[in-house]
Amino acid sequence: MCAGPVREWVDLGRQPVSNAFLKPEEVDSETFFRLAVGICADCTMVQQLEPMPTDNMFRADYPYRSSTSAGLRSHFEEVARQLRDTELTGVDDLVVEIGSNDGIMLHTLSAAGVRHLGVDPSAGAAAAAVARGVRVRVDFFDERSATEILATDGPAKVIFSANTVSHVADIDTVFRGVDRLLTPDGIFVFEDRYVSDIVEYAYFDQIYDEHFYLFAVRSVDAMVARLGFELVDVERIPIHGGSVRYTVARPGSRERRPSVARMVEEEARYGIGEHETYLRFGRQIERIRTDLVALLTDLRDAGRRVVGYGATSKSATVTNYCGIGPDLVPFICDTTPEKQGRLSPGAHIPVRPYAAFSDPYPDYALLLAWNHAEEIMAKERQFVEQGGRWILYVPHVRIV
Ligand code: DWN
Ligand code: SAH
Repeated sequence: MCAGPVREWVDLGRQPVSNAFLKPEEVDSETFFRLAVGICADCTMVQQLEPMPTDNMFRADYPYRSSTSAGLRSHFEEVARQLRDTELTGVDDLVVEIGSNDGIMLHTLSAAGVRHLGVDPSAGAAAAAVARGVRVRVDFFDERSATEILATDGPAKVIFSANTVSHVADIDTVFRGVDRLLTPDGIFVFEDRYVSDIVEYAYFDQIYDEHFYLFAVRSVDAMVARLGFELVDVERIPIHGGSVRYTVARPGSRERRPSVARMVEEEARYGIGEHETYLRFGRQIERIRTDLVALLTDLRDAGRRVVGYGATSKSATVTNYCGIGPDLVPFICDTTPEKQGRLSPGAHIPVRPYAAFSDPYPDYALLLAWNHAEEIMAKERQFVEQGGRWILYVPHVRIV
């Protein structure tokens, strides 16, 4: 958390742990918290006001598996190839990944014989990575673990992280760890969702317990400078509805690319970091809630079958903010075995195996994994061909 005063932006109400899919006997012992984000008046960093303790979230049974999406698999294979070709060129160079999950990125580097280590506290996901030949330390990345890794493995030429740095409220310890571990000319590359896209497209469901920070280039620039590093490059990438890849180095060790100043200027023009920009967002998401509940209620009353597609973390925010339960969406289908047979957090919608989707096809599918829309819609052509329709809810509610 940064030291400046944080002004509240949006309150999404009482929310559960987004990846705590429940066994039926667990429904009465759920943990809830107030999900609200605000903006730091000093550095413009968007952040939660009341963080959920991390050990409630990233436990041995954390069910998310990155490799369930073909789009993500090919994205991270490309990331691995790029890192190998441009940075990991020495025979003994070490790459460390923070939040390596099921090895979606590192397995390519492991297969290429690159010295590597994944760090991830979620033992189940780590076991999946190990099964693919990836070396993993089941741990949180912080100053303590980084110091130990330095002692056992030596310094890292590249530290990589995707969709994880924003998850750590105590960001200072992550950067102190990077400071310990990184070679003098090494780089720390991380990817994360872009707050500008979240605001522009009303992706309110990208706000949930795990996403403690929502990054803008300006706020990351200020953050890394405060922590003794320099932001040297930024690149927009089309992952999860819009993300940015940040490249961070020790001050003066790398040339600062013009992309950084360019994106900071774009953000200023768009009003990122200004409170007024965020007020629009609040009105937009209230409209989404009203429209989505009205649509699902009408469909139910007309006897139509609606099924949820993709038991995402994001869907915890949507269902709980909108008050959508099994009466409106009787079940969600998902390919992740760890989520199947469980109830969705807070809303208690049953999660069924993927096969339930076509047995028989519903009339409508609420696309909760909208960030994988292209991949899913291509895969599910038959659903549409036999008369099925998709319901999308960001940036506004519509049937396609
Ligand atoms: O930042 C985070 C990202 C990387 O992953 C984490 N905080 C948690 C997680 O967020 P998410 O759960 O919103 O991620 P996804 O990738 O949108 O989840 C997709 C879900 O949909 C998975 O449970 C798998 C499922 N799925 C499916 O059933 N059929 C996905 C695809 C592509 C499919 O065809
Ligand atoms: N990098 C993957 C996984 C993102 S999900 C991807 O982009 O798809 C976030 C992951 O970060 C989870 O596997 C979680 O267990 C891990 N994580 C959370 N806090 C962490 C920390 N402090 N250090 C290392 N990993 C962490």
